[in-house]
Amino acid sequence: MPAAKTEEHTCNHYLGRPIWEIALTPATAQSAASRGTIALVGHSNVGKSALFQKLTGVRAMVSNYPGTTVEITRGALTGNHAITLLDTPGVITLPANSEDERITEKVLLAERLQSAVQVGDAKNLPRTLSLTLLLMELGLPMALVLNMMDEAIERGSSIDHALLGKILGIPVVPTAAVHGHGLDALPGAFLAAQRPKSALALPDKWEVALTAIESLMPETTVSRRGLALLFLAHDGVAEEYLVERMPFEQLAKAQDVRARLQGHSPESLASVLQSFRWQQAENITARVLQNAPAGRLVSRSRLAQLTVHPVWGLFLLALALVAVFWFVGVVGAQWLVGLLEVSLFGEIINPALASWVASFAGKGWLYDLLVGPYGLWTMGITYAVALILPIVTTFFLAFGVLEDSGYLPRLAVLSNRWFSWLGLNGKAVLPMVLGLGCVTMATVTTRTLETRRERFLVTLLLALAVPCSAQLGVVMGLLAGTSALAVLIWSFVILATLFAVGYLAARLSPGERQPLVLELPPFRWPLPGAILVKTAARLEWYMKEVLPLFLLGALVMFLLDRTGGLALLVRAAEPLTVGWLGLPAAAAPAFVLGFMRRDFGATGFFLLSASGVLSPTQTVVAMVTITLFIPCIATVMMIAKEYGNKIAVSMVALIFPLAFFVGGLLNHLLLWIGNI
Ligand SMILES: Nc1nc2c(ncn2[C@@H]2O[C@H](COP(=O)(O)OP(=O)(O)OP(=O)(O)O)[C@@H](O)[C@H]2O)c(=O)[nH]1
Ligand SMILES: [Mg+2]
Repeated sequence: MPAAKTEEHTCNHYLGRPIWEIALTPATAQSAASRGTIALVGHSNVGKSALFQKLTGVRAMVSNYPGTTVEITRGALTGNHAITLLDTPGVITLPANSEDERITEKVLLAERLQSAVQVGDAKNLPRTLSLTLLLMELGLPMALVLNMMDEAIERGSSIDHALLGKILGIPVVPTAAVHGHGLDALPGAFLAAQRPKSALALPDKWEVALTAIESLMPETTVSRRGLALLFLAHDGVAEEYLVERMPFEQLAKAQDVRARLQGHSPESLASVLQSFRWQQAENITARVLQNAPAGRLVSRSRLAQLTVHPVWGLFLLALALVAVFWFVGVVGAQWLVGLLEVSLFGEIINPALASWVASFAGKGWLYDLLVGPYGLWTMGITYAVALILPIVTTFFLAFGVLEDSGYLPRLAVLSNRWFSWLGLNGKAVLPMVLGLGCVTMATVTTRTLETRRERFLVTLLLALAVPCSAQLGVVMGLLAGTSALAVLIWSFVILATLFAVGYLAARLSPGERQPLVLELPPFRWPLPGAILVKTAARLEWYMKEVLPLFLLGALVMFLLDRTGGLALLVRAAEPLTVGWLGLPAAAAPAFVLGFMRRDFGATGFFLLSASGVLSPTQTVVAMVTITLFIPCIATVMMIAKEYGNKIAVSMVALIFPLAFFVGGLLNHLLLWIGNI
């Protein structure tokens, strides 16, 4: 694994602005002229990011489910810095259906590419080739990487890649990216990329229509025939592109030809085109692929089937949840936090630091600012390093195993039925589960969903009721130390709120539920090295985000404390904290911390509980309220970026009172039942 460099550039700003504007800005034009740009494109989950990471040393998220990459990452090719590689989101086929697919298509149309290199799954050659036949029509120089050769061989397949290269007229290279096999041949193949001839054979009627439309198409970096085919398939991105570049009458003429062709076919032109490609891809496959029976995969595939079984699937899900709960809630939040927070920081580092600061600063304001109860070190650094770090580390490790095994898409299938309640399909489970890692990142992942309505609903539920790993770990650690009943009540209330709000929101924003179309990857043993690299990348990102906010939070608390504002606030909040939520008055500062981040607030409660101030009922009420509390600043900013300020503000305005409402309701219910 090459040493990871920092990401050179991620281009989520492609969204919301036509990419051709960006492609023509001087900076990009200059970089395109001085450096060759090669885009790695292909279906989802075929190893584009794994390959990109190996070839550039630039970090890119690699996981065993479709839709891991949702924006463009750039990196210089190791050994030839004149070439910039682009890692792109996977596409199913064109026309693009979701925002992440559109990003890739925009790159193909408007980025001045030296070549487009398709990365394909060698295990599924017809599917790979159906996309090759589509990409070849664009007329860009191309090469084909047949990745996952290790798994194809394991299944008894052998592919004559030299013959395939001859048939397609482009270089074809077999690889196994994660094992580093075949990578040496790639830079040469990239440079030898060929402008392919059109390979898609169409019936005469189609050829006539296509030729007519082709003659109307403008001159661009992609071929007129490719543009005409996208136009025929009603491709939204291509049409947006053409509207800006074609006189209106010409566009109208092309639309007319298209409408006439559509008149001959009951099916959409896009699906007829796709079936032509499939047929041809299967014919080519028959010439180059040989299969021998392979029997070693039976046990793994049987387990894979059980994970989506309505009964066994639930049992396995429960097992997975218990395992994660134990690892994060017990190993992380209790053992490791005990070691770090209590033993290392509490008994050794913090007392030593306090006496060192006292030796030169006395016990005045500087002492308080650094090592007092709300000190930068005591609250900012200690919370972040001794409490949050061990928890998120264990969570990211457990999560990495789930991701790389291929379990998450199966969870999407299993939960498809539950999500139908919310007018969503099981694809929504992916951003939700990713939200357990980090809600901010998961908000970006909603781009993989197909309609704006689905994206909006999932973003709302993420912001409201999905706790991120840090918070979940703190909550788990606290509740696990209280009782099993406390864990059950918390889980039930959070899930009930999620479903109730989701149900209402879905009814208020009616729209069609999309069917679940998701490719299930094979089950794999996760590679420990890959999980460590991924965890390290996530931790680095997480700590960079958390530390400044924790320091800021500590500073705010210090100033409030010094100026007497905190005492005032505690008193002012009493009707809410003591009256409605039934918590001690000392809970108010934890809620103030919650404004920075929900996990910071949860940490405040963690310490309050450690000092024996909270009863079991109070602990559950506090954890429910802080879980539903407003999303962290980074998430709100991400929502604003993806959906606009108005939506971000409305979401916060809905979530904030709702958190207190549900928390208070639970308090009164538990009091009525007689505490737990
Ligand atoms: N066995 C095997 N696994 C691979 C190979 N290449 C990638 N993988 C695994 O395949 C999964 C998908 O890899 P990614 O690099 O995330 O795929 P991607 O094409 O970038 O996927 P999206 O970003 O979702 O479009 C990961 O679990 C990788 O570890 C390979 O050559 N052999
Ligand atoms: Mg990827």
